[in-house]
Amino acid sequence: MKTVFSPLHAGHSGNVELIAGAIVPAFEKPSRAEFIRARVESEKLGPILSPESHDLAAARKVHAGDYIDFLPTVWPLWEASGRGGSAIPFTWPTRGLRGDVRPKGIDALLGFYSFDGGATFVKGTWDAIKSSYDVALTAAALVKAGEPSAFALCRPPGHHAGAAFMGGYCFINNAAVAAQWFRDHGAGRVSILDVDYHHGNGTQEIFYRRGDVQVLNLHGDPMTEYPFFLGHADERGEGDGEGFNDNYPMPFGTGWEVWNASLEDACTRLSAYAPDVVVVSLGVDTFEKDPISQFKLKTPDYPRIGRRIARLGLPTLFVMEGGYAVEEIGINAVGVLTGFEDR
Ligand code: Q9C
Ligand code: ZN
Repeated sequence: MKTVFSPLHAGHSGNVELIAGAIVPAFEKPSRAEFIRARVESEKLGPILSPESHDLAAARKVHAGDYIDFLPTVWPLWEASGRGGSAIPFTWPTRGLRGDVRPKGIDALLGFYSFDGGATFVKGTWDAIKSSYDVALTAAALVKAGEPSAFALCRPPGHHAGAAFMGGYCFINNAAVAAQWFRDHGAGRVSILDVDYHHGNGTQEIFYRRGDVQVLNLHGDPMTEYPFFLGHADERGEGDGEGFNDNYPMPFGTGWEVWNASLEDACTRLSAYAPDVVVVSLGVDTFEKDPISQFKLKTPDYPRIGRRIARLGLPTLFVMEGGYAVEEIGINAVGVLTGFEDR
């Protein structure tokens, strides 16, 4: 399997986050991608390619144009206002406030285009976001050109980013961009299988009213887990999308047996949908030692996930999402890919 990777991710570095009442170094850090890249090499998964540069037209097909225009301006506006550190939103247009009026100034705009304070900017963040987008599109093109699978080693991740908002370490929704790109390049139907520990709220929002992209999500129950406000089992899609969104919320402590039953059900639904291509939002924060997550998957479980996905018998693009146990992130993420290749 070919991997697409860009070193530009590393400029998204030194960010902080607010967690459990403290400002701490963000768990989503550059070493994540480096451990995965090193494991791709040591396992001889296949060649590692640099991404082709793409314009932002494909991003604008799943995101609002004004949101995409905003992202590259964040750090320059932040610097121009005399600040350093990380650019972080701190106020949001929640219930009872006006979410329909776009205010001015960097603090207002950061809140307007986010749902939490988890997507933060430093100087190199935009170039990292753009490189992650290029990685996803370049890997998608490999699958379209006939590769049975490809690995988009994206960083930053994407699945919490919606049509017009960032959050949860995510800015551009790389999996959604790739799914839309497949639709625009000959695929009639696309399925997105999101196995990250957290619900892919952005992906769900983007495709919720569409029947041409099926979205299947396995995750921690939002009654008790981030992102809290989406990801329940009764969210089944609306309008043309009715019946094409499926959520599998699971409780804290979930291990392989229960998680695998959800995967099996999701794969059955996916096969019934009969897509032309599968996009896997590949998070490995389901791991028992993940520092911010509460599932109990073990390292030998990851190749099993890959084997089950391979049994779908469909062209498959793996897009990297979360996973914060950095010492094991490469073993677990690449474990899914070697499992897919049954080796
Ligand atoms: N401030 C991904 O795995 N944690 N994102 C918030 C409370 C946010 C995870 C903790 C976790 C986001 C791509
Ligand atoms: Zn996650």
